[in-house]
Amino acid sequence: GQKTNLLDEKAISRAITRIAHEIIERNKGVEGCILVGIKTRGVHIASRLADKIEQIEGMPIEKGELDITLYRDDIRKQGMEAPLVQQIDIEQDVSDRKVILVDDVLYTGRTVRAAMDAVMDIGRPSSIQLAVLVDRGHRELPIRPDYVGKNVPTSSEERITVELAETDGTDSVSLEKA
Ligand code: 3GP
Ligand code: 5GP
Ligand code: MG
Repeated sequence: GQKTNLLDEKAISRAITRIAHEIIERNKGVEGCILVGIKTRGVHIASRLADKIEQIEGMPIEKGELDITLYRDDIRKQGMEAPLVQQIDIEQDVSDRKVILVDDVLYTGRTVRAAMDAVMDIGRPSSIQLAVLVDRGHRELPIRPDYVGKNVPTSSEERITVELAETDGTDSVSLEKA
């Protein structure tokens, strides 16, 4: 289908730099913060944010990962898939920590909801925040991101393509019409 470029390598880098500054400002530093990337591309974005934050603050930020995949949900309509947490890799105790979830694209909010449930199952964080590279709208739950690279109004038929050097050999965000 038709493809529109939204962010190039420079724009992605600037967005990550800005979000890193916003995380530091909002949390008055990064003590007690854990960046938790949602696989696959959320993990790479979290890792870039962590590098940038360490560069700015001169102090490392703790990191974790969540693996969430879609599974066929019998309770819901046929063909509907619900996000399910498959694996949690968070070494630290999340209790009384600020957990910052990181994903590439925010859409219905169901993935983030599953991520929040999983984090709250393993401890009692003092807060959970959300950083996304792209918010494409269409929320089905009362979830909003605290940090956004770019807001992109989309139709349900459109898809955001996120390419990152770590997985795709190049950095770009584009909008594809069905
Ligand atoms: P990611 O793992 O890097 O986030 O969900 C698997 C992949 O499919 C995701 O990559 C995401 O980029 C892509 N994808 C494209 N559209 C959708 C969608 O509507 N829902 C989900 N869950 N993933 C999508
Ligand atoms: P949600 O659960 O909010 O509907 O969707 C969020 C997850 O689905 C994100 O992890 C993201 O990878 C994926 N996703 C939803 N829509 C898109 C999209 O248009 N493009 C990409 N790349 N990922 C999407
Ligand atoms: Mg994702």
